[in-house]
Amino acid sequence: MAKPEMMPKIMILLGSGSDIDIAKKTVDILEKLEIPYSLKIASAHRTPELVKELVVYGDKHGIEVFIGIAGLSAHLPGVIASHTLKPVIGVPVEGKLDGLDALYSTTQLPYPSPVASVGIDRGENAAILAGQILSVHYPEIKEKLAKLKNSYREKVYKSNEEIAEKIEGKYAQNDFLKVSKLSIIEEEYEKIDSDITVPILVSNYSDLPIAKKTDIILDRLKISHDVRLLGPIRQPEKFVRYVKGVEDSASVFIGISSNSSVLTGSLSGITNKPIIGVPSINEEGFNSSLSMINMPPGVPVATVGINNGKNAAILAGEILAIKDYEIQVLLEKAKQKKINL
Ligand code: C2R
Repeated sequence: MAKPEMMPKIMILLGSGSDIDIAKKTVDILEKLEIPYSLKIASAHRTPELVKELVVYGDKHGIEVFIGIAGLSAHLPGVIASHTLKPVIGVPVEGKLDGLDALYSTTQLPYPSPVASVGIDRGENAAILAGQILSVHYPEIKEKLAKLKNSYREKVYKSNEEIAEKIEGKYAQNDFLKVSKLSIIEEEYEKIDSDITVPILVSNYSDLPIAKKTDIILDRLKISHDVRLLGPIRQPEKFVRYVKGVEDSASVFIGISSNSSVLTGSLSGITNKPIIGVPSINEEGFNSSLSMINMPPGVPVATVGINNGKNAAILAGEILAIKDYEIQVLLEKAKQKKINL
């Protein structure tokens, strides 16, 4: 059967043909979401001219999200970001150092060229994140994404049945609270009347200075936003109520968190909108970055560099600018002002 000719919306670049196993995970999900893509191999180290050529051409010809997949000193996603104002997703590939070299090279981009990083080898999460970004602008992708998310949910319920057969200890009480017999109640949440496009959630008072940086850049981009000091550990019910309340008006969530990043992890369980995470350093150092980025399949968190509230705002701007010329112009201006921030 002849393939239908479609303009690709996503360009996937691999640092090497040896990254193909990770890229296959991306491709499988994009096929499920029915989003046309183009996949190429180009290395920022070995063929910088090819990377530039592909990105500049793609940018001009309908590519709305770029995905860079690379291992070792993974500079490819950052170099893609230097050539475009479109959102760039980075997938660090495990090679040496358990993939941490690639993870930090992918995440720690300076202002104003963010890379939305997903976890090590998480090719499928890159595709899901790309789907979430595009579904801000295309409702038909939103529905397919909801179905996909549901398949990950169903897997958990099903595993409960299967695991019970494998646990045969004398003291194992497999009939206690049988999940298949529970009637899980999905609570209804009251919508909050708001026009907030980017809700920003901060879990610790000490992280507010980072939110301030996000706030300044979003103001420059004229994107409506709201900063809340609210987290799922200290105020779990209020947290869910707020997120559910603003979900309809929100296009992108930003979570800023130190220590264990329960904040962004919880957000990913509640909403299917893109979530940008800013890991912050306090007493636990960079552990917050690892706990934010290495999300399991199905629930990506677009992680930017440590303490980089400004890049979170630029990334949110890039996501919204896909279909908004005014934000595109403001983004270019914000990027030119970079030196004095
Ligand atoms: P080879 O298998 O080709 O030697 O590549 C690739 O992504 C791959 O994971 C080994 C690893 O090097 C990575 N690579 C980069 C870049 N180019 C290649 N990180 C780049 O430009 O960032």
